[in-house]
Amino acid sequence: MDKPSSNKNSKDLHLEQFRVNNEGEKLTTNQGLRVSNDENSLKAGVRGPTIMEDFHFREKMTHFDHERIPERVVHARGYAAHGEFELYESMKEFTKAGFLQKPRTKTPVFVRFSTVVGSVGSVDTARDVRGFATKFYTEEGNYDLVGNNIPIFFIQDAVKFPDLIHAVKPEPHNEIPQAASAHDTFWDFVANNQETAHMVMWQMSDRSIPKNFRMMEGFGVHTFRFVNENGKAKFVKFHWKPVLGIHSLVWDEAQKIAGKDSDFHRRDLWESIERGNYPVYEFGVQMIDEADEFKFDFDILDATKLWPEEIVPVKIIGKMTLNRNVSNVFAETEQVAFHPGNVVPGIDFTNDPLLQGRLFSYIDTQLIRLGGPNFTEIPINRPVCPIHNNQRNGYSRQRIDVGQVSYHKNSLAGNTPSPSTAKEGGYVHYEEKVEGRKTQVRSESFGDHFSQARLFWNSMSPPEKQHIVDSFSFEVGKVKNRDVRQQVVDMFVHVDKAMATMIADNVGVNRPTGEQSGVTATSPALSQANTKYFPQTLNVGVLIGDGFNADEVDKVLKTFTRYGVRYTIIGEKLDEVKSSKGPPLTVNAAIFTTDPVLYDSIYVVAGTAGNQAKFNQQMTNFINEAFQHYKPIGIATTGMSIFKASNAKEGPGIVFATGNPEFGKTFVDAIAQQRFWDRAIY
Ligand code: HDE
Repeated sequence: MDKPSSNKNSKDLHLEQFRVNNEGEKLTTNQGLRVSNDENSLKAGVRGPTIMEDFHFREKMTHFDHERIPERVVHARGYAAHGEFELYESMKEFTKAGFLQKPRTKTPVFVRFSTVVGSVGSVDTARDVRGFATKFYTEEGNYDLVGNNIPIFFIQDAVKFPDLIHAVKPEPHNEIPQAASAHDTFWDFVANNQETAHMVMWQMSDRSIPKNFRMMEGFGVHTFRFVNENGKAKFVKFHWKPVLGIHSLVWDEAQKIAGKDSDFHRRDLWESIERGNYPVYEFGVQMIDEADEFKFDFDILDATKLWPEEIVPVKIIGKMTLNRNVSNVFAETEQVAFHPGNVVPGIDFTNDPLLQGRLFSYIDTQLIRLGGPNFTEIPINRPVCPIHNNQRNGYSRQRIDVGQVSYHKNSLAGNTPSPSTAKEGGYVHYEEKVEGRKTQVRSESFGDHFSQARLFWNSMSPPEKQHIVDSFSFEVGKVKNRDVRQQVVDMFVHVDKAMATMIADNVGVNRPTGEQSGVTATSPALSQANTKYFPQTLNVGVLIGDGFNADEVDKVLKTFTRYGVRYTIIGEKLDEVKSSKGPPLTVNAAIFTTDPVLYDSIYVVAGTAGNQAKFNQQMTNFINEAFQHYKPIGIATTGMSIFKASNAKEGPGIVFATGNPEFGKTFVDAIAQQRFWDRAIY
């Protein structure tokens, strides 16, 4: 496996000049003056007052006082990594975008994943939409695909975005709850803005509690345009498909992880990259001819609608590999500035009113967040190609533009820098014909809010449907206002009557009387049950004490390694566990510092410990919890008595070593399956 440090691309080389390693250096002020004392401020007498003259104290403290910048108003909590995008096949027929012309072309990328609602210090596993923003550093300038892990959105027109966000953020009078949509104002917004129906179905599904960033899809959401060399356009939607499949947490697990390891997702991304398990996503496009714009029973400009993959197939055209962690989270992850308006020739916009509004918002927000118009000069935001224009000055300007001339047109500099024609790579906006009266109405073609919400419901597997009912019940069950709870149930009856009735019963309101949408179609691509399953990179907690059976355990651990399964040795305390023969095993985590919710599976070897009764109880708790979360559990021959002491029952996903010569492989197959929904847990 490649080592992260060897993954240098043109953007890395660009960044290199800004990296500073202070190790082994002498301490200086920002003026470069060597500092003689960093322990004591300058005082008038040993026990006297500090004096103003102490410029080192003042500089250090002033800088510290200004260390914070405003967090993003949405998507504040995020984590990012570098990587590269590689094209599989030429897209020349459809787009003139330079990075999509020649197969095997590699383009450096920077990707930031985020939650939407929580503050920067909130938890990773909140039920929320995940941001999936990619900056492609192309030779024609930066192209940003600022997407989410859900293919649609809550609202149809950008003017409603501040209302949506005000409703979902903590309520203003008491700033509660943090990073959660389970409160009155969010559901009041939902019920009174029924265009949210489809997105809320996704949000109540397993999609909003991804297992990690590596097993999560990404979508450009809006309809964009591809434009080729001849000026011919196609409508396009963008997709990221994780090669490891789409996998989620279960809600109880997600809530517990929030307390046990609030950095769960960022830790997974960081450690996977450090370990060489690089996240890989394939890049796909759905395309529709301009002539077919009105052939669908939804409006392709409506961001609350998806294009079912069975009707408009996803063409896979490349892959993205994230292969290097950031060097400094503030400099890179925090200061990166995405903008859906950062495009390259060959990629263009449509009149989707949500997209049009975003084209305004992103630069506007960077101006306040990054303190002025020169944020494009921050290393992470700089393109890898040259920049020449007549823009000048502003806070923290880095460039030193030389010369007398800073205007267009001019004769003193030979009218340079000069615009380029389309042939020379100049960006020419697609000449879409536009006609109409100025008006503030919503297109009637945006009026159907329930057909695709029902399509989504129809496409879910029985466990997925149960999770949706459970999460609605949890979220709406936290709404204090009975009228709002009733409105929500009365709204979602239009998706499915049985679903809304179950929710009504759970949240203590009247059963709804309305009727569900008549849609009977399904879209199998929407169900995670149809995803891929692999054992690779999944993490098994090995519960083990002294005196284990070395031959048996060694064989199982080797099988894990052969199939790329990760394992963490969990003992009574850090140090080592010993068997009757062979080398000891190093304990990676003491059992009292970790928790079953942090593992994909557990392998119960058991053994002796200093406080045997306590260790046995801790292992039993691990089994109970993993069992409740439908996880595969492997029981070594020496682990039987601990298993018997637990609440777990023999059945799906419980694999015993006793009498099973193929235990290792059977267990790995169970690990790949990840959850055993047909297990009876109550
Ligand atoms: Fe954003 N969004 N958004 N958004 N968005 C921001 O920009 C906005 C929308 C998305 O990791 C902000 O730099 C409006 C859809 C991501 O840095 C802000 C509307 C989608 C990120 C903003 C939307 C997104 C943002 C806040 C309604 C999926 C994080 C900080 C029209 C396609 C990017 C910032 C990162 C961030 C505005 C809706 C994705 C305020 C007005 C739809 C992934 O400008």
